[in-house]
Amino acid sequence: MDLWPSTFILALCILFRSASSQKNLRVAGVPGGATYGIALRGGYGADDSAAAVSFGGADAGATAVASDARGAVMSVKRQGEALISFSGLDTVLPATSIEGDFSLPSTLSQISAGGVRQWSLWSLDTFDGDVATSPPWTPNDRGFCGNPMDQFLGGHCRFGATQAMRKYTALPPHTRVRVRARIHYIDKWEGDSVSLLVHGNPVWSQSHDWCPCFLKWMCEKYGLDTCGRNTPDRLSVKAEAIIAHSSDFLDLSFNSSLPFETDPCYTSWGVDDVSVELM
Ligand SMILES: [Ca+2]
Ligand SMILES: [Ca+2]
Repeated sequence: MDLWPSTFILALCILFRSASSQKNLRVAGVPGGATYGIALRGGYGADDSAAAVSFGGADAGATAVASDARGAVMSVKRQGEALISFSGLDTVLPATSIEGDFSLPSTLSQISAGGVRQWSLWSLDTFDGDVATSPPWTPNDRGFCGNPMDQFLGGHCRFGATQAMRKYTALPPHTRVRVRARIHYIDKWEGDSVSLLVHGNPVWSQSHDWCPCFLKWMCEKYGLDTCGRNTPDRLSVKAEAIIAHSSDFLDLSFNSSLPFETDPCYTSWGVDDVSVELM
């Protein structure tokens, strides 16, 4: 007796009976009980298991796309372990390579990689755009060295005994802030410093001497001059500070210890690429 027609009819009966009750729908690829192919399980009503589509059967080694009982999390599992999961609060991905642009909404303040929380960029000021639509720094004077397309805050004949500040508002929830910037020391610095302040408190400071050695002529001959007068300059000094911070606003400022009477056409400074990151 040929068993194939009866086996086929039996499989169809199981399929339709299970589908009507929205649970335990199973399509077996091989007659005889082994569960290969695709299996559907879970769903509404009395079945407590999560809705899932399993590839390779419903056994522990299958790859399954599943949703939890409340439909809040969808995950791709392999041998019971979630490889990828999505929810309104959290997304988990395995090792991921990105070949194109990658951007995150600025309201996102918590990113983790390998279980370790990462900094999230909240603001970056390059000072290269139109001043009228630029970030609200006070004062908002711009200068450049060599390349007029790469502008920065301050500069030759602009910043001397100056304090420049910006208030950041509406920060999302966070516990720490990292501030980074590049500082330019232009022309004749003799031991004074530029400082970065958060809420009025200095969190980074560095002094500069245009020629710390005795032979000034050597500094003039071999020093690098790209800005302002022909005195050598020191550009792109990295400023960085990490502070505990949870307020929804941030007062940032840069100042110098140059005396009030300093002529900014002889000694000046600037700041570029000011970034604020949150964690
Ligand atoms: Ca710039
Ligand atoms: Ca110079």
